[in-house]
Order: sequence, then C-alpha cells, then structure tokens
Amino acid sequence: MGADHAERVAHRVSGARLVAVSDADAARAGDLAARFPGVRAVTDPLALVADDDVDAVVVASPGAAHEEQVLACLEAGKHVLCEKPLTMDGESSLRVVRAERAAGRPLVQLGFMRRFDPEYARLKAVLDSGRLGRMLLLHNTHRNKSVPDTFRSEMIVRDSLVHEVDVARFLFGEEITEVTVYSPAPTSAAAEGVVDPQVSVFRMQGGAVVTNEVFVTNQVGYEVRCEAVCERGSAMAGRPWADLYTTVAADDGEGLWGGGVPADFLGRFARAYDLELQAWADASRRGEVVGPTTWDGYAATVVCEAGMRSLTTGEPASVTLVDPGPAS
Ligand code: ISE
Repeated sequence: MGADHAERVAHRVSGARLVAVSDADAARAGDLAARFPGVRAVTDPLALVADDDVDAVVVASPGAAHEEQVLACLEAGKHVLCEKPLTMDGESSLRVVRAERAAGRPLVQLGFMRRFDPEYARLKAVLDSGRLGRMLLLHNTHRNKSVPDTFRSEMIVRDSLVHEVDVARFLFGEEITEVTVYSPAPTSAAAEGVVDPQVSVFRMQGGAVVTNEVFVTNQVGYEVRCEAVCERGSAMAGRPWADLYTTVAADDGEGLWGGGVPADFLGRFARAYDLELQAWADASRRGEVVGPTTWDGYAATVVCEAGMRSLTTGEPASVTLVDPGPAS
C-alpha cells in the first residue's frame, strides 16, 4: 500500500512532491526510493516525520506502528493521511483523538478510501437526497481472492470488515451500537484455524440493520458491493457490470454477457485512492482536513474490537464510545 501511495504522490497527485520514503526493511525502502529520482530512503520513520523538507506524511505502515507515527506527526504539526486501522485498540485510538484535539487543529485524515470511490459517493448523495426514503437495511459483500496465511480470523475483522464498519457509519450518518459475527463452516482454501468466510450483523443507533459477508479466500478476485434498501427503493454500489457491460456470441448460438473481476483492491479502488490522495493534498495545503477523521478511526476500532469479542463468543457484542472531551 505504501509503495502504491508513493507512486501516486510522485506521478498522479498535483500540488504534491514525493520527498522521502521509509520502511522497517531498509532494502525495501531503498528499492522504492530508487524508482523516483531525488527521493531519499530514510531508515527511521520518526526522522522522516521530523525532516524539515517534509510537510505532510502518509502512514501506511502496519497498524501496530500507527499510534507512535501519527502522534509524532501531531507533535510536529504535520498533516497526515493514516491508513486504516487508526490503531490496534480503542484506548490507543482515543489517545490519538485526544492528542489531535490538544494540538488545536485537525491534522489527520483516515484512509477509508471507499468514501472517495465515485460509486460510493453517488450512493451517499442519493441516500442523502431523500429520494428513496429512509434507509432500512444495508447489505455488504467484501471478497478477496486470497490473503497470506498470516492473515488470521481477527484480521478479517480488523483489516477487512473495518471498511464495512466505516461504510455503514458513513452512509447512515450514525453510530453502530452492536455487532454479531457468525462463523460459517470455513472454505477448504482457508489457512488452518481461520474462520473464512465470516458473516456479521451491525445494529445501528436508529435501529436499522446491516449485514456483511467478508470472504478473503474466494479464489476468484476482488468483489465489493453494497446495497442500500430504503422505504421507496434501493441502490447498489459495486455491481459487477458497473464498469463495462459486455455481450459476446457463444458457440451454441446463445449470447453471453460477461466481464472481468479485478484481482485486488489496488485495481478496484484505484480511482478512489487517486481522489483520496488528491483531496488530502489539496486540503493539507489549505491547512484543512477533509474526509474521514480520527473520530471515524476511533469509532471503527471500537466496533472492530466488539466484532473480535463476538467472533470468539458467537454472541452479540455491544459498542461503547467514549467522549474524548472538548478540543483545546
Ligand atoms: C486490506 O488491508 C484492505 O484494506 C482491503 O481494502 C481489503 O479488501 C482487504 O481485505 C484488507 O486486507
């Protein structure tokens, strides 16, 4: 993800210049930097944050490193785009929310890129227009072709379902109050002991219900869909034929329709990432933050914690958000 963002900042985001990259693996950082003339590889990420040439930082390190790196950006007064999850647990996410408030101005945008995807953005606009009436149900499908064996059941909640958590909060404009995660019999393609697929249910503050299928070893490709069911109609983002509807003649005389399935999220959400980074760069230059905030990151982390509890018990787990207190 970090390499993808580096490429984007270097070649596709206007008004931004890639200055330096950092990775725990120095050789990897060196290889990445070598792709961009004049870009430095820095071993210590905190040195990169402190560097006077650096105005703004994209944090795409593993989630466990986020708290320290985002706090360093806040300390240095630098704008930051932090990939999801904000941090690994609710307490540390709340520390980041509070540190940002103490810094006196918003500096952090969370990397929930689906909000920038043109289809999701249109879905949000249609729902907000009121044309379909009140939203009653939301059905999410989230499938990945494959994941490494190190991607355990909890990561399906924390790293994958976290997107549906944000989508539900974004589209409803309210908080999730309860999560239940069901564990169907796993696919034979899942790594030993991993619960995949997972089906989960969110209850929203206003009483609506959200269903989610997350299936990270589907063997086919990246399929992300979202259907909102409202009182006077429904709307769907991510229809498989949304991009290109093709028909072909078949040998037996019947016509066929078909299309491709993108291999992964880098392809499916390429446009969303472009728009996300451009919006971030533009807002940072104005000294503002647009899109998902640290509060969104905190709320998503707490919902995922509840999801991980439910994953182990099979019971509904309630979500309690703590008021971070006033901005200084
Ligand atoms: C990955 O980290 C992402 O953020 C992708 O959008 C998601 O589809 C995938 O399941 C995650 O592992």
